[in-house]
Amino acid sequence: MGEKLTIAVQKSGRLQEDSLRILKECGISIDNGKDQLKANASNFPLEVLYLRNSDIPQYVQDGVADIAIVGENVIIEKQKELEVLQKLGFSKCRLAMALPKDVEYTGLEYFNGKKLATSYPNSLQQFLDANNLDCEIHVISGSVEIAPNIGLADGICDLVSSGSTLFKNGLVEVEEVLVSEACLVANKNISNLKSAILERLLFRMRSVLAAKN
Ligand code: PRT
Repeated sequence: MGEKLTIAVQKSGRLQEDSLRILKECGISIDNGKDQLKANASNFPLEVLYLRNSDIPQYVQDGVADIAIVGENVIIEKQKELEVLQKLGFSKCRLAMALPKDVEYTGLEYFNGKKLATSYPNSLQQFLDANNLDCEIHVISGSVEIAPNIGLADGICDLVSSGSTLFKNGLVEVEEVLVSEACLVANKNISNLKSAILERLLFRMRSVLAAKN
């Protein structure tokens, strides 16, 4: 059996559909049982692993998967040494700081001494350090937007796309921490044989993206 490249894509969630769509647009057919966690392409030397987006950076760094389609924000948060090969133009969002709408926001120094809820503590800490701010970070894994309403935090740092979740929770975005979109990433030490397959895949992917612009 010849060499295969292993790609990780999100098992279920916001990235999954577009990730599989772009592979399909590259002319790759994946033999898929719906609940399978592993599948093979029938017409390209590619194996697909379905994993959680938040676990993907570790799997690629460890070489369990050679490449992956993953949210850029997760790579930054997990602080993994991966090569970002190509931004893919979907799942665009920003990590932003937000405050209750009745707060009179005076600028970044407002945050000094405040308590912030987030699921992205490393990204937030980097931003705070870069701006010489000292805050208390309270890590929660979901429903971050509710934290100020229940007295858990003064403000939040979370992903925003349309802004409707912030609005519904009486919050206003005041600072952008980083922007993110889905991207194709790779382990930094893949073999020459696998690199050759990756070049073919990347060529197709870039052609698909160019045709969209
Ligand atoms: O479980 P798994 O680890 O696989 O996935 P996940 O926990 O990372 O969650 P998932 O599937 O929700 O998100 C996958 C990726 O999609 C994220 O890591 C981002 O790169 C990207 N993405 C794009 C978003 C959003 N937009 C987004 N709006 N991820 C989350 N949100 C959430 C946000 O946290 C907030 O609660 O949507 C809400 C805000 O949306 P708006 O439209 O109301 O602003």
